[in-house]
Amino acid sequence: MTFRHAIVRPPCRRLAEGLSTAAMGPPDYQAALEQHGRYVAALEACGLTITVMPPLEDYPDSTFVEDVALCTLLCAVVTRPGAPSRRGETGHIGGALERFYSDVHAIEAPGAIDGGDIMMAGERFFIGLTGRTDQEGARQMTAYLEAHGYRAETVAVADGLHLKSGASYLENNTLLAVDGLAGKPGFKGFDVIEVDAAEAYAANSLWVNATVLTPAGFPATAERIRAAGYEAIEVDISEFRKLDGGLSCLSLRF
Ligand code: CIR
Repeated sequence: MTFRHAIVRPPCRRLAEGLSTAAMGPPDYQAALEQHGRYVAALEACGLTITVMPPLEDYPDSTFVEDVALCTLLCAVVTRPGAPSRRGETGHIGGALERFYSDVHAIEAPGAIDGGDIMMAGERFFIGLTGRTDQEGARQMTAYLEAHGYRAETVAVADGLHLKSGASYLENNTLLAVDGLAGKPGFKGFDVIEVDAAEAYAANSLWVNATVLTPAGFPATAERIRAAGYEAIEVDISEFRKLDGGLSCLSLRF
């Protein structure tokens, strides 16, 4: 698998009004902008060409662009986010997707699904059932994926915002995951790099063309990723963490 492109959207000035359960205080807009710039530079260093969409001032969470679409090799699907305050974001992603895809599908009401709940593992997709993604959203997404020859299955997620808050596929049949997800039946057969509960936030790391981007400040996880043979680059996204955002949510990669 080689990723060539990423789509990102810098944070808007109303970032601090975004949804959060983190209880870590409001993010600082200027610091977030700077962190976002370094995140984009890290993606570029991994060989990606970046499409930067304009900030959306009406949508404080719109920098978490991963949630509004799924991009695969063969098709793109615009989601229907589980949080009502985020639904309007989907009207602002189609143009960017149509530059790259002739097949752009869309999830329809009453289904709800966030991109953060969809984990691609080669030809397989795992869809987390969470407070943001329901059975109907997963059913519609599965139908689109199967129409393109992919396989998809659901995973019940008890803790955390999204499936990928607790698990990331690092290619090479390897999963980075917290204890509560590592043992799920669907993940049988993967080699698992376990993430300690104290570093659970680092379970959202990002494999990009043989490099793993991992959030700064979680040394045990970074060390385990390196010990498994990957080059790991630590990226500071502390301002986005204050809104429950992780590394994967800040881009769409394909
Ligand atoms: C939200 O609650 O929707 C945003 N504050 C954070 C979204 C994070 N997205 C992701 O993990 N894919």
